[in-house]
Amino acid sequence: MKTARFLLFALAITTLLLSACVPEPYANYLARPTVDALSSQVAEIQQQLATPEPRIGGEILGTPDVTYTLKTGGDGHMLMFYGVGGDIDGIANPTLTAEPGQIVEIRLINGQAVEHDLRIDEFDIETGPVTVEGQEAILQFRADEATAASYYCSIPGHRAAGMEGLILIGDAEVGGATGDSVVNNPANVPAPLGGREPQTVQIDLTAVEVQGQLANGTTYSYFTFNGAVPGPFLRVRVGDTVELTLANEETNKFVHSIDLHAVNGPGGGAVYSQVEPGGSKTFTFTALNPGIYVYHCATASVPHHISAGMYGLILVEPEGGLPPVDREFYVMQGEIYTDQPYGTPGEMTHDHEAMLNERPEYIVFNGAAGGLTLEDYALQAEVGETVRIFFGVGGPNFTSSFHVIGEIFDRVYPFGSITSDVLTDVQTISVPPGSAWIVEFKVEEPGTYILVDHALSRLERGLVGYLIVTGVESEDVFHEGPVNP
Ligand SMILES: [Cu+2]
Repeated sequence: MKTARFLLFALAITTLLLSACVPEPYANYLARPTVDALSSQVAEIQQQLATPEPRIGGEILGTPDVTYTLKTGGDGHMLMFYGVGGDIDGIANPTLTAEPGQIVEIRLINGQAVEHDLRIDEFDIETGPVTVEGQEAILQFRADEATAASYYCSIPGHRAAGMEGLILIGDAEVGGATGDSVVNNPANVPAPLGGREPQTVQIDLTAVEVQGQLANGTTYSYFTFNGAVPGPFLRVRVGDTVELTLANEETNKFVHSIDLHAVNGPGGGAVYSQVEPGGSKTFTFTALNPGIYVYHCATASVPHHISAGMYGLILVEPEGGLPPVDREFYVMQGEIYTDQPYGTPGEMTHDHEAMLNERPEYIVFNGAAGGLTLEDYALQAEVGETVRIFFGVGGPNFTSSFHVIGEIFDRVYPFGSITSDVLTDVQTISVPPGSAWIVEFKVEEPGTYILVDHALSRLERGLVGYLIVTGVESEDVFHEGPVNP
């Protein structure tokens, strides 16, 4: 500390001398960069003076066999651990490896002026909080056998925001479990039908049971329509005769069926569509009521089949269709009930009792935790465009308080009714299970808008998506600083 203070003093004197000695007109030209360089060194030293000693988390076991350094950081809307030095340098949430019996040391550097820590549940160790930018923490552990463990930041919300990585000891399986992506791209909305007359429409759906990616390193045995959650967006016109065929893949283990809320008739189709693996069933209905409707599997246990992913939307367009917009998106919310706690790597199994008690571990948009935050699946629009989101809740149990952070819904079709008056200027909608609403809004400013259920605890169970808007800022609508910057 004394040396640092002396250096600070010496630098300050040198700075003064340098600025005083250089003659005009070179003073500005020469002295400025030197003074700037010195100032940044002074700032660095001040930072060191203000930074607490490294924190030691738990027991120091001895000279480490393997040392990893991680620095906290973010890329704008996510938080990460970044590797420092060696093979992990610059890698976000790097996988750390060691052999059984080795002493592993993790050095954590706080790269931000917010609190972080690092915790490993499997070894019951944590660094404790690093609260100041530049503060360091050290922890050590030794695993005697091959195992895979997660390291993560235990500050509320940070793990969900991305601060999680994997430790592999010995020949433990890499990266938990991997499965097929089941996320239905929210841009997968068929084009409007235009001014056509009613006609006969054939719809073919297939029940697909698939080990799908629920979260990073985590899979779940989904039940789906056509391999995606939600199932395909169906688009018909009022007055259409719909001939619907549901096939059940031969390799499936369960009977499946479909109940469309757009149907007038017992079971919404479920009575005619219970189909064994390897079979198919057909029924026909006339779409009498325009609107946006949920469809779902109606085979016992119905809430299990729904939570496992068997839900989707069917739009029955009114005569002439909906008013045109620039972009249409398809988003649905559901709960997933697993035996294993949220965030556990590996293959998740369905927890029937948790479902009966309505205590989901995961809550998701389009089937996967944070699925709509991934680059390929985020909603995309340009400044000045009008966006329409068909938003439905498969559930089976939770009502959604759907909200887009930073936007106001200019027009809302409550309860999916497109023959009633629209609501205007709405912040949050309340969508019960088995219902779908339509929201429309113009995007005025570029940036990332976050789709949430405003029951925000659910954000930390995976319920989050992005709408990424590109284009030119409008200073009139929103800018940093005072009125006239
Ligand atoms: Cu089913």
